[in-house]
This record gives sequence, C-alpha cells and structure tokens, in this order.
Amino acid sequence: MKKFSMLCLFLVILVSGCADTDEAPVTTDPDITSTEQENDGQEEPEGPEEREEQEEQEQEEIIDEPEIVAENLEIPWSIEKEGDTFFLTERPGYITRIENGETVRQDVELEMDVSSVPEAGLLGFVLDPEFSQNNLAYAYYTYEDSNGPLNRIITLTLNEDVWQEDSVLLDEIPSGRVHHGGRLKIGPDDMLYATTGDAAVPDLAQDPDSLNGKILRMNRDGSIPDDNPFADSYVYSYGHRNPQGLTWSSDGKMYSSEHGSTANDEVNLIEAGQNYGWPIIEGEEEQEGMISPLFTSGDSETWAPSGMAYYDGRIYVAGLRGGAVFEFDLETGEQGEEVTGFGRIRDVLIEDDMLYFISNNTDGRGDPEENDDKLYRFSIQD
Ligand SMILES: [Ca+2]
Repeated sequence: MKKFSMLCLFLVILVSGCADTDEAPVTTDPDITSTEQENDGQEEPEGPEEREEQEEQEQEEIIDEPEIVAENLEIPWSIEKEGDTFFLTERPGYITRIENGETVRQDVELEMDVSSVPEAGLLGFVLDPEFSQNNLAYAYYTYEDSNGPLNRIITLTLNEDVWQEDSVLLDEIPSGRVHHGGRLKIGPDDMLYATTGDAAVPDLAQDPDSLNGKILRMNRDGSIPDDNPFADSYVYSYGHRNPQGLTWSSDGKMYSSEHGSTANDEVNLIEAGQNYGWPIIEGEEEQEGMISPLFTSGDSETWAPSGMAYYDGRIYVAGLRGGAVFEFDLETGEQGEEVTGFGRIRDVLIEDDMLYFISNNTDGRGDPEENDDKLYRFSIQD
C-alpha cells in the first residue's frame, strides 16, 4: 500500500473514528490532508534532524497525494485517453474533453433521448484504435420507449466538438429500473466487449437467449464473431448480476467486476462460455458447472465495484459505496485499498505508471464536495 493510502487511513481514523468505509459514504475531505492535520495528535519532533526527517516525509506524502486533473464534472462514468487528451462520458449525455488543463463539454447528438432513471444514461465509451485518423468511438446508452428503458451500443463520430450517433451496433438490450451494466472495452483481440446487467430480473442472467446479465462480444461493425462460444450469439459469458468493469492482464486474461445483491461483490476471471452463477450462487458460494469469483467482498462488505484497470500483476477497481480504488494482487491473492477519501469512485484508467480515477459524488447517492465531480491522477510506480 502506498504512503498516500496510509495517510488516508490515518485521516479516516482521525476524522471518522474508524468508521466502516464500506457501509457508509466516506466523508473525509481530501483538502484536509494539510500539514496541520498531519500533525494532529503527533508528537513534535525534538531535534533539527528529526524535524528534517518529518518534513521530508510530509513532502513525500504530498507528492503521492492524487492531484486534480479536472473538476465540475456531472456524473462522469467512463475515462478514455488519446495522447494527452481525455474524453469522459457523463451520464446526462455529454462527453467532456480535457486537454492542456482546458475542459470542454462536447455535445452528443443521439438518436434517442438519454434516460435519466437511476444508474442509466450515457455510460460506456471507448475510442476506436484508429481514432486519430477516423474520429470514431463506441458508446453504450440507456433510452426509454413505451416498454421502459432499453440500452443500445452505437458508434459515434466526432466533428468539431460535436459527437454524432453514427450507427447502431446492438439495440434493445432490455433494462429495468436499475442494473443497466454499461462498460465497453476493446479487448486484445480487437473485439468490442460490453457488460449488461440483469435489468433487475435475476433469472435473465441464466437465460442463454437473453442479452441481460451477460458479457457480450462483437466485431466492431456489430456483427457476431464466428468464434464466439455460442453459435449466432453475442453472449461471451453469463450468470452475471450487474457487471460494470472489464480489463485484461498483460498475458491476455480477462477480468470483470460485478455488483452483488447485498454485499457479495465480485471480481471474476472471465472465460468464454462460462457461467458465473447469478442468481443461483453468489460471493463465496460454489456449485458444479459455475465459476466462483477470484475475489469477493464476502457477505458483510460492499465495494459496489465499477471500472477496472490492470498494472504490473495487480488489478485496480473503482468502488462506489466502498469509496476506494481497490487493489487486487493476482499473484498473492492479497486485496486492499489503494486510495480512499474521495467519496464514490466510478472508473479508473492506468497509463504510463499513472492511475487516473473519477469520483461519482453527484450521482444522487453521494455527498458532493466543492466542485465535484473530479478527475484525479497519481503515480502508482513503486
Ligand atoms: Ca458470481
């Protein structure tokens, strides 16, 4: 665990009296990580040498503290980056571009109005590998028709700060009052992957003919790949409740995070055609023919995990209710909190030894600080 998280841990204990961060919103103000607070309850250094040592420690801690890259974001959901430019989707239906410290909220012209039911909206977003030449991206959004909320996966093209819905790759993924899934990623095989929720109808996750409670895999033109595990089906894996995170390790293995029903949140190693158990088993439970998670919060803790990223043998997962970036060591099986004290966290991205994360305190379930939500970054290099 990094110095920063140790500092945060200390502050959480100091401020909240060791409140259970997995059950309650974290109210620790990141701005109070000042020298004044750090000295609270600590003994004054006696000699000049000790004082110097303490000052050095404080400086290191300050350097390790996440810095704000952008603020005043509106329920940001997905972080994408091309060169030095960030693109963040915001649930109400915007994409914010951040470049050289300048933030521009870009319009997104969608065919259908974005739904504003809980957890819904403009969610997953991924740039085409050739984006710098073709201005193309993929997005996942929720809309409503007379039958209720539905999700679709589309392509978007960017033209002078306006994104336009171009084509629909997959439409009418049913949605309920909650559990829309929504993460999009392009895998090492260049395929487009999407996570879908069970739309609050748990049995759909076990129904091979339903698109709900699944991880889907498609060619980037929206067609079904010939080598998908089930013939003529987008379904790549099933038995998921509300998966919202996808990442791959450097050896090509695929991982997904998933919200459990009450606690029992999961990080799963995903293999083609496998059944991940929901709603028959969850958390630590096991049953033949079903895959139990690699990591679970257990039945008394809640992470509410969303976006994921891989770095150097570990996976990092954004936690909403858990109010942390969680770290999972794939080799040792150890798990811990890498960052706390910023409230709800929706997505993470790692590039060039920097971890970027977005807070999600404006989503109606959080406790917004001044100028929330924010994009932060810090170095995760050892
Ligand atoms: Ca499961």
